[in-house]
Amino acid sequence: MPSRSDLANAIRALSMDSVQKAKSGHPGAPMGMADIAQVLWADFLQHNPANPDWYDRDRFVLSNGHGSMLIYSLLHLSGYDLPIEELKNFRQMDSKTPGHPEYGYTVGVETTTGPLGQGIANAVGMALAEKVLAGQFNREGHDIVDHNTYAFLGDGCMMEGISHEVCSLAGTLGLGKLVAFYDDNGISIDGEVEGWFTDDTVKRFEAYGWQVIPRVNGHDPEEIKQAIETAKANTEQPTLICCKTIIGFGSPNKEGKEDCHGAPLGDDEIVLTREKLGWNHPPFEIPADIKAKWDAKEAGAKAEAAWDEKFAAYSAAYPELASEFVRRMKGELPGDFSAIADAFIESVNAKGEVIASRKASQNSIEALAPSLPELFGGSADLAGSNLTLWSGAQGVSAADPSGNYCFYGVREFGMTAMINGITLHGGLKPYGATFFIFMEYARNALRMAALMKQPVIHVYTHDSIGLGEDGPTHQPVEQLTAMRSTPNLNTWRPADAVESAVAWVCAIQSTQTPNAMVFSRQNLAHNERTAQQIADIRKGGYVLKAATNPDAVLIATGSEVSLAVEAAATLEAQGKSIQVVSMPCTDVFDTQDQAYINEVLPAGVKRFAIEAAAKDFWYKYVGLDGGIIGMSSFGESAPAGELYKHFGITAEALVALVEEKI
Ligand SMILES: Cc1ncc(C[n+]2csc(CCOP(=O)(O)OP(=O)(O)O)c2C)c(N)n1
Ligand SMILES: [Mg+2]
Repeated sequence: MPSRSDLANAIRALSMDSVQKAKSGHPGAPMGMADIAQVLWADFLQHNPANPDWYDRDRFVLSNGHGSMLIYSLLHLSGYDLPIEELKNFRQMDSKTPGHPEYGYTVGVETTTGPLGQGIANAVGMALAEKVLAGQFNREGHDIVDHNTYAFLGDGCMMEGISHEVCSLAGTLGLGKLVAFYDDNGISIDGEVEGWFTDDTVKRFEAYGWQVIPRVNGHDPEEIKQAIETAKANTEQPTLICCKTIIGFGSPNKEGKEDCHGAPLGDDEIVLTREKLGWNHPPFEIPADIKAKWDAKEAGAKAEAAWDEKFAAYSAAYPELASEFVRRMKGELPGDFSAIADAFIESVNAKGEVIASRKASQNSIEALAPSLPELFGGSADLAGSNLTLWSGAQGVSAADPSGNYCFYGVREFGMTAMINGITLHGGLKPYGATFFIFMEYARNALRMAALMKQPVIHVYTHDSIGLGEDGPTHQPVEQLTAMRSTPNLNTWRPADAVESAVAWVCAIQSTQTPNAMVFSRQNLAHNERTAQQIADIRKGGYVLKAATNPDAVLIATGSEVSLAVEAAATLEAQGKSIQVVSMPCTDVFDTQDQAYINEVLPAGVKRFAIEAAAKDFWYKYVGLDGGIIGMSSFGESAPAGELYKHFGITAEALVALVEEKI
């Protein structure tokens, strides 16, 4: 009968051998956290290896993602579709065991981790999603949403500022089913953390309102088990279990030292480690009795079957709620959504309002949200500026989590990474918001959404110098370029209320791509369009004003579309033929077929772009013989109208540039 330490040693052996074979990787954390993982996965984690998507499974997040061999070992050993060959292929091209846990590459990996601190933020988002869905769907005697979120995190995650943002909020929101394990091994890459990390972590988390279990021996299964039981018993507060561990546990010459953090132990040290651990099996061979003890397939099938029964009873009692729950967990939109969306876009067009696009965004939410109960809003303390609240918005709190809006506080990065976690959890369609400039604070989490193909939605208002007096600290310049060069991210900068409505609909209908919508603070003119032009907005770029045999094509986005229209009128009065293109989303436009692109941007005709943002991005459309009106410096503090003149972002300047070049 294998002991707990035999089971933990299986993780240690797989981890050190895979890293050695790959000649790259991080054996220290998996070897140090093996005992904790063994207790959690064997005694507590509710999951079904045969169905990694079971809705009510516990979520497990390895926030210290460099320790990826820990999660790969766990998934392999417990019976997920991750054969031993994949572990032998660690970090190789096309393997299911890339260097860090990657969502979509490996079954059972709930989120991509590696950028330290974001995993715990994802976990907070998942725990919030669980709590909100439980609030929305559970009924007396029917707890169909009832699972824990477990996260492992190390010193690195603790040092990262984002852990403060999200753990603070997790305390306030009383996320009682979140259990985090701190791998307190005293080591990070540069050595003993004493020189750079001396926080009193226990006091820190107590101050957040967490239950903290201090000084747990991370190599004592009984202590770990007790701690998890205490954590689970407290459903009002999230729990941090502080585990004292030894990095690289079992390696006689390297354990407890930074040497084993991110490099193979070496063949000789591996021999010594096998001896010390009493692990006498060749690399990648797990004795049958140990394998059998790890296997979670039968227990998992039972756990899921028990939930199926619960869900059947719920379905009988609340058939509509039950089918709504399934629809939402599948990520399907309501059947009538596209009809509602089309009617809304038509009504916006009919009204032809001259309003700020941020206001148009709020109108879109107001119109679409009632038929989309999964929409879960929020803003990082700028609700009144971002205009993200709507008449049916109801904040979530520790006491009442059944609402549909999170007041994230001033936590842009935390919010964005939480939204990734909420989306990965399923059942909710979150949008977040802040000033466009502070997307910078959140940028890596937005990148992670793109990398993980998560269709999150972000509302970024105050899009340019057009915000005026707040000045250069608040005026975005280079942000559009950064976002447009991020793969698999759609960045929208709508020109008026109609384009704003279409952007919102596209964002909601997206399934694999995050959508960021950049909205103005100031009013924008309405543009008249045919039905075909309205339909073409969703192609990302379209001809707003067509011209036969054009002398020039003017391309613009957002607030500058009206400047392009004005410039075109002046040039036409001089007898020139001018086509105007509105390009709200270059990312989507670039995916259109060549015939369409040629129609919008006819070959051989000089092109000119105007945008109140960094210029250089536009060279890819205008080439070297066209021209660009844009920004090449930071902004200034002044009324918006003056700023446009000061920076030369005017119809007159565009006219002059076209006259000079054609
Ligand atoms: C945001 C971020 N910064 C830096 C790194 C590079 N990095 C990877 S692991 C690590 C040290 C982490 O220390 P700790 O969490 O204590 O891990 P341990 O050495 O204990 O396994 C660093 C700096 C990273 N992955 N993410
Ligand atoms: Mg450490």
